[in-house]
Amino acid sequence: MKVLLIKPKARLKTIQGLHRFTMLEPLELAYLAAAAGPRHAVRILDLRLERRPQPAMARVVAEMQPDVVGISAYSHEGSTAKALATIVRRAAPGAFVVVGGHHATVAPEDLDVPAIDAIVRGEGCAPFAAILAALEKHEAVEGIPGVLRTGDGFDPKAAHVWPTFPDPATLPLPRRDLYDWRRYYTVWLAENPPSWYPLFPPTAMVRSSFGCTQKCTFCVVPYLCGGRHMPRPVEAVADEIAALPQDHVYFGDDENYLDETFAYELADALERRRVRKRYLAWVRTTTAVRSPELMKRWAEIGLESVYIGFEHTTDAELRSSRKGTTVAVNERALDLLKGMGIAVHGSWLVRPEFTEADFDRLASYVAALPPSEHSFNVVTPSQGTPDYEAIQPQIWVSNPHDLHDAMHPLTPTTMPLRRFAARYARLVVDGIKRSPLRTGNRPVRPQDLVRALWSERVYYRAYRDLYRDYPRGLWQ
Ligand code: B12
Repeated sequence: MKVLLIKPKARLKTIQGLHRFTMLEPLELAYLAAAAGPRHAVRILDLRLERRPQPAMARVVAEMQPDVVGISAYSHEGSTAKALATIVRRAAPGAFVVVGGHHATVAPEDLDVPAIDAIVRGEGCAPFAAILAALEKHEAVEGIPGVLRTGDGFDPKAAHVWPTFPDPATLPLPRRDLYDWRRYYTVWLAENPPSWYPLFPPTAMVRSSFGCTQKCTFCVVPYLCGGRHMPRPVEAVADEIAALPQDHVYFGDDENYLDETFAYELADALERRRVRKRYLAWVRTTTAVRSPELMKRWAEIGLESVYIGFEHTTDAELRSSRKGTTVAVNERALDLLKGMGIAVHGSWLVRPEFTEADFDRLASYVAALPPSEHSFNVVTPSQGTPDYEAIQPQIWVSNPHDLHDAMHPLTPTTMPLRRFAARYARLVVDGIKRSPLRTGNRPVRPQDLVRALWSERVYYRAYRDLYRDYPRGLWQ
């Protein structure tokens, strides 16, 4: 069969702005392509790379006339995925259209529309392979675990049972040969990079594990992983990394270092293979403080930067979101990591209730930290969590999925929205400026400098203007 896998281009300017700094491989589609197996002709279409995504997709669909179309979507892309499915239906009426990804997992009822035939919740490899096998034999896809039919076949009860993540050892190796790896990058943070070092190197994304043992009340991951951290087999991850053409690797795990044995074994396996790459990972401050030796080991084999969800500047706030850390632990972790030469990107939360004084407080706290890069999200509990249920009655927009990018407040802001956005934009840009790449005065390639400054400007404007994504009546 001919199978077309599509990654949508986000509609929100905030996400388009984010993509100027970080545009990672469509790894989910590479996994699905691998799951499809060699018997099918699979094509990956990444619409993020297209200036005019809808006409580009319509052209490919009309030419290819696929038998099966798979579309991936985060929640903020839910409406876009439905619009794309409608175009596919028109251009290739015989194609079976499946939508999967995080939106399908947390809000499948939103995708129950005539242009979509099936919805896949949770890890998609096994269900997608089973769908292809059934379609090939002209059998029904009903009853495949993780798969919901739309229309009369939609099962609202099944839509509310969390999918279970499979044994990670059963996952195939992603098919990265179906796209041009040189087109994917992230702005690379490092504490002491050599002069003229590229700011936006081609970057691979690798999933070495899935899940997290923490129970932060705003996060959906504990529900998706049953509170477990599940590493893939060490040798498989090491082989995958060793085969990558890129020198830079972004770990797309929830948290890499929760299982110390796995993390040490992976470091050893990479060293045995003489793999010398540069790594970026998301790490909890509690992990860094508990296991400094592990961090040091990873720094030795190439860990250059870590992303950390510091979230709040007070213990009371950290307690209320059950983050399981304190301000003192956060600060210790930052010092410790910097002391090892690992650059830190801190991620912080802004609440819709923020006043001018709250913005001032967060801005001055971050400005006083040792050089480190920072980004800021608006508290946006994931659909399906108790925190999301709690905010439901206050949600002030008719389709919250469209604005679910953790940058748009879903509940009323205390400050006028336009002013909130202006303060938020300033915070974001000042956070980028604290990067050690900026404060270190090392020479940067001119083309990278122009690109970085232009991206920063676009990013700033996206945040400043985010109030325009709301009905006019809410702008004040
Ligand atoms: C790595 C990661 C990122 C990376 C980018 C990843 C990428 N591919 O570009 C970065 C750090 C840049 C990022 C950014 C953001 N992220 Co993020 N991210 C993750 C993380 C940790 C892993 C996602 C991942 O890529 N996994 C590896 C791939 C292989 O797995 P997968 O995407 O789950 O895909 C599998 C299944 O979902 C399914 N599937 C997926 N698509 C399809 C399609 C079909 C047809 C089928 C059948 C199956 C299927 O099968 C896939 C195969 O394995 C998840 C948390 C998690 N544990 O899932 C959050 C997560 C996905 N992110 C989230 C959010 C909110 C964001 C941001 C909006 C945050 C922000 N303000 O910066 C942005 C938006 C980025 C964007 N492109 O829109 C939320 C999504 C919530 C939602 N309901 O949409 C999550 C779940 C985190 C959370 N705790 O809530 N993210």
